[in-house]
Amino acid sequence: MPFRPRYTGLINKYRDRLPIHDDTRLISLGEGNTPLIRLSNIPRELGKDVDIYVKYEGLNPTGSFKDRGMTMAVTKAVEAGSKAVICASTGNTSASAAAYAARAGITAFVLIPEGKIALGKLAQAMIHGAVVLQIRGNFDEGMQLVKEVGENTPVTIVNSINPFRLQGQKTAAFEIVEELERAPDFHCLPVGNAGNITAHWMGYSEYFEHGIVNSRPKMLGYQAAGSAPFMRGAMVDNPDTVATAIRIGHPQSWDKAWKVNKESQGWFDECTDEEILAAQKLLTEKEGVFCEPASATSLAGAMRDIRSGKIPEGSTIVCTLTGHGLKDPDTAISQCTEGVITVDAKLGPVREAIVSNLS
Ligand code: AN7
Repeated sequence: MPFRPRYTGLINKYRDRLPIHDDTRLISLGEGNTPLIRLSNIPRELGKDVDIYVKYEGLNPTGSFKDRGMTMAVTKAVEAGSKAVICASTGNTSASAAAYAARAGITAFVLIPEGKIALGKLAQAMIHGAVVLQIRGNFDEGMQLVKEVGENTPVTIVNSINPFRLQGQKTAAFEIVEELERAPDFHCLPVGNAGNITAHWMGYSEYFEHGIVNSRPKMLGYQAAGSAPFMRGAMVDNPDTVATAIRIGHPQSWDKAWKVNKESQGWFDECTDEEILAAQKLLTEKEGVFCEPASATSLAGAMRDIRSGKIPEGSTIVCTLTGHGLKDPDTAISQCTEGVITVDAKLGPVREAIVSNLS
């Protein structure tokens, strides 16, 4: 047969490495199997001999890495007989929970910070039929409320404190290893609640312990400067950043992420909003890859550490691009100083506009 079997999502692919039974009903949208794109123009511009790959998690079904964890969390919630899921979210978790709950035929309750989630994410939660509770407060306050409500209400929490989330998300590390046929030297991620950096380390460690790879990467976690509790060494009460996805001051996986940091001999660092937006734009203009601002934090941090030599030449580096650029059209448009050219619907002005812009 010239055909390969149809790809049916990460639980099916990795079912031997996930807490799943043969007869479990899978709630899947075909998540995972995202492209690992080798950058060509940016390394050349950096003038350094490094191999940089971006793992484009924005190409998951709802446009972010959250789908990897959500397929597991909702599958397990349904298996346990749950009729509703709940999460607090800076946007992507709510979009993903809403979609997978719709697929499962159960209810999703999502708590989002009023005015601080990107437009695309809000649209997703609403159109999938989630019950959207906009709170006058930030993500951290929403998370606290979800934990309290979850104690005595028949709803399953699907934030990354749900251990099945991290189980699903660890599969991103499996995919990277399989494509590179080795582990990278450095793996760079944006850090909010620090669930994803923890999950990736779990995945690399599992393959390492089973002898599939003989090394593990140093895990580099980059935060937005206004929301950088790992840099402050303490929780931040009023986090702020243009990268609303990681506007988180009380990370839920605090201890786990410090353990990753120590075990992998990696580091945390912070990027300013300007650096984050510049990296997002560079990636779109020089490589044709459009990610959301928070996602570009991984590349912004990596570029700085490559330039300084902290990441040495000869290294293989993977940056996770956690979410799609289309999630946040407002921030994208506000970065485009050139704007658009408006002309009459006539050949003359159209040709003139083209000729004057030919380089
Ligand atoms: C694009 O959706 O926490 O460090 O509520 O959406 O695992 O929290 C989002 C997090 C990075 C940080 N990039 O990941 C939510 C939420 C994007 C994100 C992160 C998020 P973690």
